[in-house]
Amino acid sequence: MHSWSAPDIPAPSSAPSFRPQLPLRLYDTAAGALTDTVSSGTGTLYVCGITPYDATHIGHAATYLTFDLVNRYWRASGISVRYVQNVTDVDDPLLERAERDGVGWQELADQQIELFRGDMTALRVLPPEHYIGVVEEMAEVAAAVQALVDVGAAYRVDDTDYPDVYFDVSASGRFGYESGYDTDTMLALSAERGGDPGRTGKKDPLDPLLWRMARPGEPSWPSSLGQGRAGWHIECAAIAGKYLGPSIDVQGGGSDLIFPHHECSAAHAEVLAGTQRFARSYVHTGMLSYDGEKMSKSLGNLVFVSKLVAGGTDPGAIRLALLADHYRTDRAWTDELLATAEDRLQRWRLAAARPAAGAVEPVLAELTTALSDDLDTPRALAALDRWAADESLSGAGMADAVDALLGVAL
Ligand code: 5CA
Ligand code: ZN
Repeated sequence: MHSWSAPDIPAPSSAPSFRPQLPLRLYDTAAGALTDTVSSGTGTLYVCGITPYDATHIGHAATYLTFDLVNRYWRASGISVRYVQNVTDVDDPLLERAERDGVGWQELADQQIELFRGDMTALRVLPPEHYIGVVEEMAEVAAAVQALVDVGAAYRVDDTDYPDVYFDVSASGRFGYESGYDTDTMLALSAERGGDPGRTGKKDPLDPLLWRMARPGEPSWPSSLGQGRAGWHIECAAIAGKYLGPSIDVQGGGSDLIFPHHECSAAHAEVLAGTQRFARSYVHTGMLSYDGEKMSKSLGNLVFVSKLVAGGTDPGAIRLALLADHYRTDRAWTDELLATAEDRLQRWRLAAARPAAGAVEPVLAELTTALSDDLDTPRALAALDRWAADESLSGAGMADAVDALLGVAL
């Protein structure tokens, strides 16, 4: 499906140069440590996209903004970035919500995807090269399931009505390495996040669904496995595999995807490709809350990018508010955060209009060094605050650097 329009990105060759000198280091959940990402050539990035059943809010935006900084840092370093994002445009939560609200599931998905595109465009998030809905890729996903069956890594449950196909986690040989969680934690999270550890007939309660045979009233697609639809984790393994190959540099998403989603999609991809490791880095963002709770429609504590922008908020201020704290911390969205960001944006804009004077190379070096260190945006913003406050420093070229690396237009 089409993604959204791309903002311009200033080239790092402009003077003063903001080309990073260090490789980007990111915290890899599997290693439990900071690890260097690619430093030249091509960088491959797969970020798990939305399930378009609920209004996309500023928490989702915060997650995509984090990976936009990865994309921007790599590009400024001269790396050619291949970026893919999926849309889970058919899944249980979407079907349940459409049924409850009396709307068609496709209509609901289309509305929510359009809202998301609008938010991403307003925030100047670089679009993925491929933006892929699972519905349009269903044949490929089914072929991946069939391949897992063929190598003996998948099986059907003994259920005459619905002999659904499951992945055998023991086929991975290292299931659990991505999250590092113990079995009890994995069981609890599986039950909480769309798994079915209690389903009878599974070899292991943690075995995830690969192909759900058609139920009356549910959408389904033909395949060699029978009429049905794909499970959640195989979708990302198949889409990433098709568009980026069997191993990628970074798989990204929020911390609620650490398990089961990224654990299972990694296991699927590794068994399919016969490789040891799907992503070199599994990178996870903290959750955004509002009014003391994780944002959710049922709690009614949602903040929308579209509403803020329609109300006259500068998207650059929204970006700065989201970048004020480190991406890995669970954090709260507050009105004060936005007010501080608006003030900061104003100060930076005035500074960027200053005539050329004192050299800004040390400021740019501090900015890129901070970003190289697991996207340390609080430190990056502090460096720019010091530049803005120092009247002796030039404004020339700073707008390009801030735009290219942080996506904020001054
Ligand atoms: N479609 C799947 C991934 S394949 C999915 O998780 N969709 S989602 O719509 O539920 O979430 C989209 C992304 O936003 C995920 O990376 C999720 O971790 C992230 N996310 C959801 N809520 C928040 C929040 N409150 N703060 C930060 N990120 C969030
Ligand atoms: Zn995913």
